[in-house]
Formats: sequence, structure tokens, C-alpha cells
Amino acid sequence: MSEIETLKQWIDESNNIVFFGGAGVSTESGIPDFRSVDGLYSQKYKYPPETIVSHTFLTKRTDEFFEFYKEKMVAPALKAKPNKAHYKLAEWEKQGKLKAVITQNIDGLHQAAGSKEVLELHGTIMKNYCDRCGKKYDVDHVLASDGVPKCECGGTIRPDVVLYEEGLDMNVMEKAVRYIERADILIIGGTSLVVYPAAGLIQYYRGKKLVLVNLSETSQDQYADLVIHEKIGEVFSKL
Ligand code: CNA
Repeated sequence: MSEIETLKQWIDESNNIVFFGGAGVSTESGIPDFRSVDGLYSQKYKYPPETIVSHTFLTKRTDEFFEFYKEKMVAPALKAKPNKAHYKLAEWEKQGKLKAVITQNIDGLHQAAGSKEVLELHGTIMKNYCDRCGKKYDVDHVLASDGVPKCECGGTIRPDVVLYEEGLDMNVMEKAVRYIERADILIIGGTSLVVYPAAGLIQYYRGKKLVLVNLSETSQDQYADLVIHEKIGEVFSKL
């Protein structure tokens, strides 16, 4: 049996699938990831993306933070449409087969595809709030603002995104752990599995059907029961 046939059989037999994904899930929607050859790391900036998308940059170089954030992260995500991977996951959830999507992505595409139980480990570009008074703002307001988005109280409007150097929401992490511990199949897709603590979630899986669908090799390939190095949208459209 081919890997895809095995995966198809596992999925057909299961009603407790959990998916854990990253930026590679959205590249087929036209949003660049960080580490692929055409990802944001390979483009020329004064600083690597992880330096810019950090708490230090937001507070110390606020202009540059928002220039990069709006142009390279928000604008492409708002233009993007879900792809076959997002839609397939939503379909499995509707059929009662998939329990949760745990994502490192901040682009909102799983919800756009119809997924309901989406745990956003790194937050979302869709929500924003004033760092002084807490007032909430939508993403269109942030994108339309000139330079640094400012609240009427004078504070800076920041994204509800977990930046580098910032902590994850422990409620979301604990919920993710519970889903993974109980999962029958854990499918991990489109993530280089190098960003912690998110990447460490894989250790909580207790089953024997750990599936990795990622274009490039990862340091966790050796622990997976099934590894497919192909585009996730293409793989999922065959299931
Ligand atoms: P990453 O480190 O950029 O890794 C992406 C991985 O996906 C790489 O190993 C690629 O080989 C693989 N990949 C790329 N395209 C595909 C595809 N079509 N099918 C299968 N695999 C593919 O991204 P991670 O998510 O692992 O890193 C975590 C960071 C990146 C998180 O904090 C994200 O918030 C952040 N990020 C998010 C987005 C988004 O929301 N769409 C975009 C860019 C970066």
C-alpha cells in the first residue's frame, strides 16, 4: 500500500483525528512561510523575520515592526483564500471525524474554511487591541492606518499575536495537550517543528498513528509512523 492509501484507510477508520499545523498549510493559499526557499527568510531584509516579529521590535522599533507586519503578514493573509488542506480539515470536523485543528498560523484561514474548533497557539491577526486602554480593533483598521496604528487614547494598537519573546496562552496550550493526548491519529502538517514550545506538543501523543506531511524533512521524521514529503493541499485532495 502507498503512504497515501495507508493514510486514507486510517482516516476512514477514525473518529478522533487531531491536526497540528504551521505556515506550510497556507503556502498553497499564497502566504509565504518563514523557512521554505521562497519563504520570508530567503527574502532580503535588514533583519530576519523572527527578529522583526518580536516583542523587542514592537516596543523599540515600532515603525519598522508595523511596516513589515502589515506588508508581509497581514496584507497577504487578507487576500488569501483557504486551500484544499483547510477545506478537507473542515469537512472531517463536520463529519465528526476530526476533533480539533491546532495551528501556529495567525492567518484565520481555518475558520474561513469552516473549521470550528481551532486552537490558535500564536494568536491571530484578526484581533487587535490598544496596549494602553485595551480597546479592541479589527484587522482592517490596522491595515488602513498610516504607519503605527494608534488608539483614540494615544496608545498603540497591537495584534493579538504571540510575538517572539512572548509567552503562549496557557489555557490554549493545555487544551491542545488534552486533544493530542486523546487523539487516535495525530496529523502534523506544514511545519518545520523548530518553534518551541509549540513544537513540543508532539511529545504528548500516545497513539501509533503519527503522520507527518511536510515538504521538507523535519527533525521529527524518525518518530513518525507515516511520513509524506509532498504539498499538503495536494495530499489532502487525494484523501
Ligand atoms: P516554518 O518554519 O516556515 O516551516 C514551514 C514548513 O512547511 C517548512 O518545513 C516547509 O517545508 C513546509 N511547507 C511549505 N509549504 C508546504 C506545503 N504546501 N505542504 C507541506 N509542507 C509545506 O513555519 P512554522 O509554522 O513551522 O513556524 C512557526 C512560525 C511561523 C509560527 O509562529 C507562525 O506564526 C509563523 N508564520 C505563520 C504564517 C501564517 O499564519 N500563514 C506565515 C508565516 C509564518
